[in-house]
Amino acid sequence: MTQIAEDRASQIKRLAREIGFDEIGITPVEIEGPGEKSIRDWVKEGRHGAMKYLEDFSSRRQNFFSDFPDAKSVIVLGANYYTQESPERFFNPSLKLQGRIARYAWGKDYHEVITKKHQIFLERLRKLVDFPLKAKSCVDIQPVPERYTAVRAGLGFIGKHTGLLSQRFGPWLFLSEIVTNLDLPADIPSEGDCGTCSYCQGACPTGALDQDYKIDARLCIAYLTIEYKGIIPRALRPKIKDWIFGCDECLAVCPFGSKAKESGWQELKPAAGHGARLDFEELFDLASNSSYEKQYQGTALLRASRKQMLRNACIVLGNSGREEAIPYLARALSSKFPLVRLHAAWALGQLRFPRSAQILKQSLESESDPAVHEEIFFSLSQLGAAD
Ligand code: B12
Ligand code: SF4
Ligand code: SF4
Repeated sequence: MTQIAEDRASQIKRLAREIGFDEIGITPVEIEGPGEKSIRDWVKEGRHGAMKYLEDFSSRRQNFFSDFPDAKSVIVLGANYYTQESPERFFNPSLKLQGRIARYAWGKDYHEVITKKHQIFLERLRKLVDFPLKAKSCVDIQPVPERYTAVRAGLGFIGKHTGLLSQRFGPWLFLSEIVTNLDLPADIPSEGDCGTCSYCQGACPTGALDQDYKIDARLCIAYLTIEYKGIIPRALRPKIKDWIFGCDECLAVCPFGSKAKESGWQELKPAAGHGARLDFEELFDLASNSSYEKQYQGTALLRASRKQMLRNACIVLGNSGREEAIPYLARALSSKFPLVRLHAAWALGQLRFPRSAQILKQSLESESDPAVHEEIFFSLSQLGAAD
């Protein structure tokens, strides 16, 4: 690689830092690599659950590059999204009824925030290089194995929780890429592993981290509460605890978290978005899908539909052990969505108060959906009131 290319890479990194990116690395384009096979094997085992888009990851990747044959380098960008959590927890009885939101969704939707930063970066990059620049911006949803690409670009190594661990920021780093036709010198790939540590595997409430460096997404709370649209298996519901959107348990226990630093991205802070908790009074008062979309516009919370969020809320309310949860669940039992009614029926069965059984019995009169019917009977039997 020539001195000119080395200088250009340094200028590009300086520019990315000026714009706000916390980690920057460069790696050559790799259309078919070892990461690809790992995804195929993972899908073959069914660990992707209902995330169909991961089934054709390989062919989508080929298509992504087919109209970009001169793609040469990937600029991998890391954005530190760590921000301090307030100490109160859901089970503090003095708090309102709320569900917890994973840290990645506290501020504005990172897909939008980072895509905008990419645009600014590319505008300035075009001025910087005297070259007919071609570039594609990737944030999460494109068929790029982001963690594996980040390892190759020297941003960190993959931990047993399957996320990328940065030596400078720990586990709290969003990844994104700019694929370009610039021929840039590659950074040295990161090396490292977790050694004998297994905190994340022990902390995962559902056992989703059942093998080292491998996840069963079907069990992951992030998958169940955001990606999965159906009935959440009964055995998993209590394990979801108070997580209404995503989960951070495996990241929060990681010793690499000691490297975390407060994020400089104002857009990703709780004040710019919805914050760390979702208030049930607010959620249940949103009477239509459009009011739900308006309320959470610009945040990642909209990755779950209103129906999914109400389903999740019922589970959290069922896990709360609090009598104040009952009026919300009674409302949810008359939802137009059978999915919500079913989870409300289950949740009432978890709350061992005399009112729970009364409400469930009343709802039997009007309930026409067989699956919800079955769930009501199950809950009544849990409450010892099935006759
Ligand atoms: C699908 C998906 C999910 C799924 C599946 C998660 C998973 N671990 O695969 C679900 C919904 C469960 C999920 C959850 C979360 N996700 Co997610 N998710 C993705 C997505 C879109 C694709 C991941 C994927 O391809 N999985 C498929 C399987 C096969 O991956 P894998 O087995 O781990 O294999 C990888 C490595 O082993 C490696 N590899 C394989 N073979 C080889 C060989 C060699 C030699 C090497 C070096 C590496 C290597 O490459 C593979 C692909 O990356 C990525 C974005 C992207 N485009 O990459 C974000 C992404 C991984 N998610 C992210 C985040 C933040 C989360 C959550 C923390 C959100 C939350 N708090 O709720 C949780 C964390 C849960 C967890 N423990 O992983 C970040 C992670 C950032 C980081 N620092 O690592 C990403 C990169 C999004 C982003 N743009 O920042 N996610
Ligand atoms: S995000 Fe939660 S459920 Fe998913 S692997 Fe991590 S600890 Fe387990
Ligand atoms: S908690 Fe331990 S095993 Fe898990 S990712 Fe962090 S260092 Fe690795």
